[in-house]
Amino acid sequence: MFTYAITRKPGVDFADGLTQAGLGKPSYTRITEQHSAYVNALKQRQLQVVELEPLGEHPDAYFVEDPAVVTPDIAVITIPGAPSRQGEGDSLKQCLQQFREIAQIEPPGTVDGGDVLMVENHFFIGVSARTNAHGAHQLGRILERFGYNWTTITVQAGLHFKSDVNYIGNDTLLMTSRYSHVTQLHQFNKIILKDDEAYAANSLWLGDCLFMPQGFPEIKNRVERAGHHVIQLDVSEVRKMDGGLTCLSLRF
Ligand code: CIR
Repeated sequence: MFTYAITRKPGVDFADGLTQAGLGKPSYTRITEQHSAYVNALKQRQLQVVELEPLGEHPDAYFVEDPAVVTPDIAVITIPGAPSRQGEGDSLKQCLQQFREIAQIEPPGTVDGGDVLMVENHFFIGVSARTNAHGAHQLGRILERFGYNWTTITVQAGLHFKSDVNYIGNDTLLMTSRYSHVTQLHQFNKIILKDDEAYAANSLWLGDCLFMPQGFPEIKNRVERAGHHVIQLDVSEVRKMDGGLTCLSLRF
């Protein structure tokens, strides 16, 4: 399903990044190990992985999902909603222009890629504390040019839309209970996480397997029973910085 993944190593200053998790101080040694294991897992799924170096002044830059949205036709460089993350897109642009035509979100729009969920030919664009309505509409109009449909969806809580909802194929969404009654999502099959396993909503579907965070046995068993091949990865230090499995790469 995907050929490439772009990743960026966490820098020694990664703990200076934004977080509201309240899960304690993260370890550089452990996040480096966890990130390497993630990159290796992508390679084992036959993806060609671009490994960018840490980006000075931007401790959150290893969350490469947020400053760009990449489709089969176009790469859109965003303006992340958090001021400290604005500027991360420039270096990603240099990388992405080897693979795709580039489009760009313009001020006053802001978009975090973590709010953008592609489901087949449709994009759900979360309007959140990071992605504003202006940015969402700019992105939608760019995607329309390439034949995609799009709708906005309100993110009332949680950092990003994909913190709570992800597509896992076969018309099925893996989601927290926050979104279980949202009318825009009514046509999908849903696997709804119990609140104590809500973090595992941020799982990464690669077409033939599902990367899930380690430590959520009930949902792992449920998605396995639904026929998925699950690969568990330890992302404890990433979680301490409000991130998860989708945030660590751009796949296309
Ligand atoms: C931030 O607050 O921007 C980062 N510490 C975490 C970003 C996680 N990205 C994502 O969910 N797509």
